[in-house]
Amino acid sequence: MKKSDFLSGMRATVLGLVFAFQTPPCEGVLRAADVKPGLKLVAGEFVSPAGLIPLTDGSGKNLVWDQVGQVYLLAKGAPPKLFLDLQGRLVKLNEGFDERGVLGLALHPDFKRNGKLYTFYSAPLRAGAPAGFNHTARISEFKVSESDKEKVDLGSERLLLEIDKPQMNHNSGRLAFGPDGFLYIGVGDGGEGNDVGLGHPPIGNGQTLDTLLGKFLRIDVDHGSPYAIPQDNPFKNGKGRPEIFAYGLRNPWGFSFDRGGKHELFSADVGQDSFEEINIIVKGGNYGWNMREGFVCFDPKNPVKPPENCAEVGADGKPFIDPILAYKNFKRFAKDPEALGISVTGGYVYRGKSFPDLQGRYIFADWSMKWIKGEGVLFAATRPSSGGGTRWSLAPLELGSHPQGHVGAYVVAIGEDENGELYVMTNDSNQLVGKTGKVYRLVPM
Ligand SMILES: [Ca+2]
Repeated sequence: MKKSDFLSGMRATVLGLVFAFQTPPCEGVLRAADVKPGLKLVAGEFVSPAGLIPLTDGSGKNLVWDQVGQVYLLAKGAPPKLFLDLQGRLVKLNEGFDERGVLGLALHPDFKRNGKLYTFYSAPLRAGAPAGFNHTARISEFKVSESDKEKVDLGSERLLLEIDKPQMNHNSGRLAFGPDGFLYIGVGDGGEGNDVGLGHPPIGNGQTLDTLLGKFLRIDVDHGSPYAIPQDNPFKNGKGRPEIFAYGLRNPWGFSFDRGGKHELFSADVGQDSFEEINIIVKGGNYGWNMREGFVCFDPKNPVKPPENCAEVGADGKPFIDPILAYKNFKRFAKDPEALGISVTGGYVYRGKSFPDLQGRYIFADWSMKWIKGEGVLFAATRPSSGGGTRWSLAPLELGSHPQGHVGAYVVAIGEDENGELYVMTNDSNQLVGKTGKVYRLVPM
């Protein structure tokens, strides 16, 4: 496809999606001309910036973490300042494609007073882990230094949870505190493909309730040792690991709580070959993987040929929950005009002030339309009007700052600051090499 055809193609695609998914038109559907954000460079020289959160101490500063180990403090008009360096605690990363590293960071809801923060990172395989496994994911608590509030005390690490990972990929590792004060943890299905192979039980990790892989977890970091299980976690009293909050996930790369509305939990789930999806995660929900992908059935033995019929409930008898939207993946639908990307990057419901037309819409991205070349795309999804079903409509966010329409790099992550303004984190490479990683702010043009 010629670059000049990109946007008209995307508009046609959106119309196609509306019909393909029978989403009823609603007044709130975004027209591409309504809003044209630009990307303003905030900081560069990262390898692969994997997230941005506000430093909730009232300073207006942000924290950005680089997948290869470092967390930096970003202040307006100042170069990034090293806040925490976990490189020495990581498994040795590939100097090529690698999904391991520092993947998630969250500050305690009372951070301003207690200085506590939480990380999810990929450590070397621990002693006693199953033979042939790849590494051990660690969720740890740290504290800022007593003497310097802009540095983390590495010696303060308190290990909360370790999860052995059979393969290098599908880690998720994203973290966030919910409005209930509990820590939510995204965990991928273990890796490889199709949720099969070493370390994947016969029905897949996503559907197996005695593993933490392929799940959303929820823990109480303020009680218990090293943590407590919230009273209403769905498997607190048995039939599954008590940490599980929701299941049937493949690789929830990017999740967030809506800071407005009903504070719903939105999460991407990266698909196999056919569909990329966005979900609203609810307690005890089963999101289908690896029996479903997007809105259709999935057969791990034949991943590009969805069966006509499949079970409508999981092994525990609970019905699967469909995503709020799904789009076709170029991997299977190479020449299909409805294909929009190859790997979804989760974002945020927009609640900032810069874009009145984006209020209440879910802003997210696809990593890239191509594997070998960075062509990330931003999207805005709109909730159906009342009575309009559960499927959200989808529109590309045309970038006024980028004449080609797409980001021109791989979109690794979306971030949000204290005012609800959004950031786009990119890497010019699909590998952990070079220093081409950048943090952009989404600004009106
Ligand atoms: Ca799903």
